[in-house]
Amino acid sequence: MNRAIPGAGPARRAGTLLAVALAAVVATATVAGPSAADRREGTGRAARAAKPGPDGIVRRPLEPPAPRPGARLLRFRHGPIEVKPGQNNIDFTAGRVAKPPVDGWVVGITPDLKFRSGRVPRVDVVHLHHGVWLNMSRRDATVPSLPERFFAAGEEKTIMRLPRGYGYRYRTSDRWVINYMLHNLTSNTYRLYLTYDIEFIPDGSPAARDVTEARPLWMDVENGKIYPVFDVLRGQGRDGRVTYPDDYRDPYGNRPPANTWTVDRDGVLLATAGHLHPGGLHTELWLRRPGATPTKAAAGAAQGDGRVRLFRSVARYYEPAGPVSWDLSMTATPADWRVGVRAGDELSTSVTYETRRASWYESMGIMVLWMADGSGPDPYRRRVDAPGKVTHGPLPENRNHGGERTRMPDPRRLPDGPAVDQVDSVEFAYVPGGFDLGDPLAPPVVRQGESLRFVNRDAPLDNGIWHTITSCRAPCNRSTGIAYPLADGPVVFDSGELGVAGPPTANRLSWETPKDLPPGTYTFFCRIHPSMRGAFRVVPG
Ligand SMILES: [Cu+2]
Repeated sequence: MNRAIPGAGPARRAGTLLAVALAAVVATATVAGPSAADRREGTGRAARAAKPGPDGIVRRPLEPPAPRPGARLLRFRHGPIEVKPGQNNIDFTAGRVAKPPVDGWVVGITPDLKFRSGRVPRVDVVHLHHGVWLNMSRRDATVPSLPERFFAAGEEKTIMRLPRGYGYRYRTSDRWVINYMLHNLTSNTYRLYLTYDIEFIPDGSPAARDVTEARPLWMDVENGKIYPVFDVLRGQGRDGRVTYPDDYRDPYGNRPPANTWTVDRDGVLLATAGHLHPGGLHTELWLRRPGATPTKAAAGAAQGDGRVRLFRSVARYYEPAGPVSWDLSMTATPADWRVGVRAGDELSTSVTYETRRASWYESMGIMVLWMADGSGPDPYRRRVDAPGKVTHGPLPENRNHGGERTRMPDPRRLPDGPAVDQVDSVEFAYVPGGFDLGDPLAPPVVRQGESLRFVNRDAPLDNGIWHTITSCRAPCNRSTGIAYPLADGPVVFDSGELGVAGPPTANRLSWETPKDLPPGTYTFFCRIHPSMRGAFRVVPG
């Protein structure tokens, strides 16, 4: 396989970046000639992307909105980050993270992941699993043992914008760190930049006088975990959908409910939007006021248990195959959304996934919420829940959906392969039984009642190359893209990420197939590197 594509040159010094940012009103990113990798695996320029693509959808690169009066746009980037072959690890920035050069107010942030040329890598090549911007100079409101989490982005790239009159207080003495997970779906190396365009009102601007301080509240169905995930299995729940944590049995065990936070002082909620993963349908924000009963006017969104829904952030899928890929935008609260809350109110969040199409492993449900001092409509007297709006349309980096015919064989038609008890994943291939290779290896055979052991031999390399064995519906031999393959095998199995490195790995290098599999040919893929395909066959014992 193709390895090691050299990327861009050395990082610009932070000082230079700050100077560039200060001068920028609507500046353009530093543009260098695109490298071979940029051209092949990145998105094109805005003008070219404005025509409908092969999927019939007009896709435009993400652009920050025009700044409001008194605000300016500061364009920052962090990098270059060397993204190693196959990596899917959690990392923190070392050293200085570029920030505004003067005190003021952050009122909006537009995130992205880019090559040095400004092109954006295709989501089926490398993607921003997540980035979390931390302010080390303050404590987090909902998990005080953590630094303040004030912004997050996943591949949906939702643009954060506070309503007019509110801002996130920024001081040059604040220390920022970015926690990021960049997922390289290939065996190549890339050099990339995390970018964040900040809509900023400097203290020197007259507009700064009218800004009220807003604070971020991190709401999360698994709040407090460094890798806050849960699994959704195909067929789980009712009517093809399941909600976490509501529909799960004992999701938190002995822990306090991680999705709930008790409001610490009276105030007003200002804005929120959800983060979820492919397969996700929506996230919801709820409020329960001990002892209170919603009036009829508020009851439209009330649950039987006395909670009222404050907002539902809906995943709008552009993906032609449906709710199965990152080709989506989340709706955010409208600019006039306000909710008055009181100390003692219980805020909670939940997330709903579809369960007809596939299983969705390591899924998330997060809502970063903004709150200020002041008052707003009482959600127990009036319905505050309102339809949201997406913050951007379809993006060009999601254009490769996959699912086209290939020359890969149908593993069900291949003769029996060797009788073995172990399959290795090595150099991005399953051996034996990997049928994505030019010279297909027939599926290894295992007797009914016995199991086949899978061992990941790539795990210790580079930043960790962690493979999975995840069932997909046979023949599972179509082209790789953001919507193919899916974890949609008729028999649901998944090994977890085989590696020994803490989250997101399963903390083991091997996995064994269930012993009770009925005879047949089973196809599988790697969720982390979906071009890897394999098969094995169970024969009567
Ligand atoms: Cu893999």
